[in-house]
Amino acid sequence: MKRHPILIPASLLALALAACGPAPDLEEGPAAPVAPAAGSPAEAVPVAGQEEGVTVRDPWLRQPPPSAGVSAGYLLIENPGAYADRLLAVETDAAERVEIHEMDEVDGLMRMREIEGGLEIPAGGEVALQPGGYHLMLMGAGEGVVAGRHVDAVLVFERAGRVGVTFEVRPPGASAAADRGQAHGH
Ligand SMILES: [Cu+2]
Repeated sequence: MKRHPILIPASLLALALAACGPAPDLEEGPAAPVAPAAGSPAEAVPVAGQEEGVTVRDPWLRQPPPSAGVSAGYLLIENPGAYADRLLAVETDAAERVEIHEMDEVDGLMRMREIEGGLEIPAGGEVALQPGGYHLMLMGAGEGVVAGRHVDAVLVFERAGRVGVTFEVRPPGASAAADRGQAHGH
């Protein structure tokens, strides 16, 4: 079955967007995939002994606004390996379903939609899921998604397979920049 843009009633979209956080702030920089940090990934060839798999940093969820039931999830995915990978799905008992979303601007309005075919994590690079950019959308988030709690999930990658992750739930107003410091406290 072909994927199609999600049609969401305006009232629900407003709530969902609230869950996604404020419109991107110039101070937070570009929301696009982060370019590979070093080296020449275009010339990347498999190197014996090079680390495989993916690494996840600073996974967190934003507590949904009251009665919204939609939470946004953020994390940094690093792929030190020599092959591109792809985040295909996210599984958790804490929500009815998890979608992988991207934001784009249409007529001056930020709109989000599900990424078709999963989110590519380039070889030797990383992708940030952060407010205003790529994010996870937990539809039907349960009562366990409350600030201060932790939510277990499994990220399903095309190459790396199933990767367990524990999201820290932060208050509805939490933003990426403000949380950098405390993110490394555990
Ligand atoms: Cu979304």
